[in-house]
Amino acid sequence: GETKTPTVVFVLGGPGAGKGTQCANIVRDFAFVHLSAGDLLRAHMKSGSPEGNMVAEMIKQGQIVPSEVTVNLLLDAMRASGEDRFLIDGFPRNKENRDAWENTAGFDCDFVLFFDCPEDVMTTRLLGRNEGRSDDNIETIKKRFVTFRESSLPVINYYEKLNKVCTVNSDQSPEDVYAQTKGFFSKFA
Ligand code: UP5
Ligand code: MG
Repeated sequence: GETKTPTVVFVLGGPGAGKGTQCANIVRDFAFVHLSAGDLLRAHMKSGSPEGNMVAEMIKQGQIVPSEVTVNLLLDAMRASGEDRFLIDGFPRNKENRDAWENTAGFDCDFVLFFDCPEDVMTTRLLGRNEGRSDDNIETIKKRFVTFRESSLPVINYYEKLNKVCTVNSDQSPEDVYAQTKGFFSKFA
C-alpha cells in the first residue's frame, strides 16, 4: 500500500557541539526516533568485517566514511524502526553524503538543526567525555575539526541558501541550549 514520506531533521554541528545530548532531549518530548550516524558506524565497526575495519580506521583518522555505507545503515535503521519521524544526527557531512541521500532516500530533510560552538569549547568537552571513543584524543580531534570545516560546513551553507537551517548557539548550558532547540519543534508537539 501507500507509505507516507518520512519526516527527517538533520542534526549537524562540529565534534562535541552537543548533537547527541540535545537529540536525547528532543526524543523525550517529541515523537522522533534518534539515529546517530556515528553510533551506527561504531556498531558496524564492531562486526569485525573488512568493511567494519575500514570504518574503524576512518573514524580514527577523522575521515568521512563512504556514503554508501552510512546511507545503507541509516535506511536500514529507519525501516527497522517502523516509525516515520527521525532525527538524523551527524549526517550528511559532505556533498557526497548529501547527493547519496537525495539519490537513495528520494526525499529531502524538513530542516537542519545546527549547533554552533567554538572549537576550544568543543575540544574541552571531547577530552572530558571519557567514553573510550577511539577519536577522542587531541590528534584525532584536530583532524575532525579540519574535516568539519572543509567538508561539513559547506553542507550547512548549502541548506542555509535554501533557508532550511535552524541555528542554536550551543556554547551555553545544556538546559539553555535545549530551551532554544525545542522552539524549532513546536509544530510537532
Ligand atoms: N556536552 C554536551 N552539551 C554540553 C553543553 N551544552 N555544555 C557542556 N557540556 C556539554 O557532547 C559531547 C560532550 O560534551 C559530552 O560529554 C556531553 O556531556 C558534553 P555530545 O552531545 O556527545 O556531542 P556531539 O555533537 O554528539 O559530539 P560527537 O563527538 O558525537 O560528534 P561527532 O560529530 O564528532 O561524532 P559522530 O559520532 O557524529 O561521528 C564520529 C565519526 O564517525 C566522524 O568523525 C566520522 O569519522 C564518522 N562519521 C562518518 O564518516 N559519517 C557520518 O555520517 C557520521 C560519522
Ligand atoms: Mg554524537
